[in-house]
Amino acid sequence: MVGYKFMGKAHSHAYKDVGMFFETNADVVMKAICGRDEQGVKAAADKFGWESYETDWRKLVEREDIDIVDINAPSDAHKEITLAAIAAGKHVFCEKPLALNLADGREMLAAAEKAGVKHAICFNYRFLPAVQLAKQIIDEGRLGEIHHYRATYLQDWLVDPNFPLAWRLKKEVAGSGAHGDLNAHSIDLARFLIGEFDRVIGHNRTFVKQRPIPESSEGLSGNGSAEYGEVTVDDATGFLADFKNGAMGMFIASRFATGRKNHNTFEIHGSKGSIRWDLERLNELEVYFREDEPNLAGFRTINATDASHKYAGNWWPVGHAIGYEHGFVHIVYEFVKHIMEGTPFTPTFLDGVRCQEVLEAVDLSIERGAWVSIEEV
Ligand code: SOE
Repeated sequence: MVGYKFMGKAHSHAYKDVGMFFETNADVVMKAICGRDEQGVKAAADKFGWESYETDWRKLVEREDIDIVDINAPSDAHKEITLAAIAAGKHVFCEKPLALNLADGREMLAAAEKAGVKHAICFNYRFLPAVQLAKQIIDEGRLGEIHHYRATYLQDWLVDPNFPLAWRLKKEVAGSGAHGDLNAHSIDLARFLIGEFDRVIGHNRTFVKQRPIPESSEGLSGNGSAEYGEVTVDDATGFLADFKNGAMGMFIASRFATGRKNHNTFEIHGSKGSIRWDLERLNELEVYFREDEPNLAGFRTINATDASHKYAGNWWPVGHAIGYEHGFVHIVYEFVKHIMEGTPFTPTFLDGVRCQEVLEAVDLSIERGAWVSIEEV
């Protein structure tokens, strides 16, 4: 694994738990974790349960005792490490967004396909039981023809103008701001649930343009110094979309949504019914079906915790809720199973590229002030 901060912890937890709750036909052994700061990575190795650590990812990807390389370092590191890991014959599990830009993402996909290694992008939210249920309801046609898709991904950790200029606020390291970090998830969920985008038009803002250079920063917190630097990414990006199936879409990602901490939602309206999901109540799916008798019709909440729900039965008895971290366990389980048994697996780098196409089409539409077709990018 390359990276040991917020995502490094979430992924480590997944590798640690997967064998205890799921049958993968593999011994998942946490061989080595890598980071540039020796003290930091050593502490992470001990705490997260890795057998060893490296400070140079080049050494890590060459190691003979490693089959999968997991990359959760900042986005600017994804391409180089992925290409080296693929060249060394490793399977790759990469965090989102796949790359800094579409061209890099396409290069990563082509390299993985050519080498015949397995590849995955960590769109973890697909793997929550209530989201799987949403997919099943749509695939079974229970919502009928889809008319509307609305997604929000709202956080508020940047509303404080003194929050430091962390790596997520620098274009050369992160690729983009709320757009690539948060809309990437919403775009992926929309593709997963209702299908491909046709065209988009967006707008964005950087509300605070200068921020203190960090003295320290980790995850979504940090301390600033007295010196200031420029924010080079969006604080918020919203866009409208037309889908290939005729549905209309609205998306908003913001790190300035005061009071909203991790408000990842979708609401979908079809000719026969509607569904609504919110990460902050992640075991629940709200459903409305027009076929219900008029005097009983209304939104009701399904609690996706019993064994009839995908993945839920591997955990606890009905009603014992699971959380954010479990989505990572489920995606790791599917990826390892796929490697062992060759069973179908998504999301791959292709999904990473498709997502990046939509992200870039939105950026282009903002530049032009006009709709942009996905085929154009
Ligand atoms: C930070 O905005 C972040 O951790 C994202 O990078 C994740 O992908 C998202 O799931 C939660 O918020």
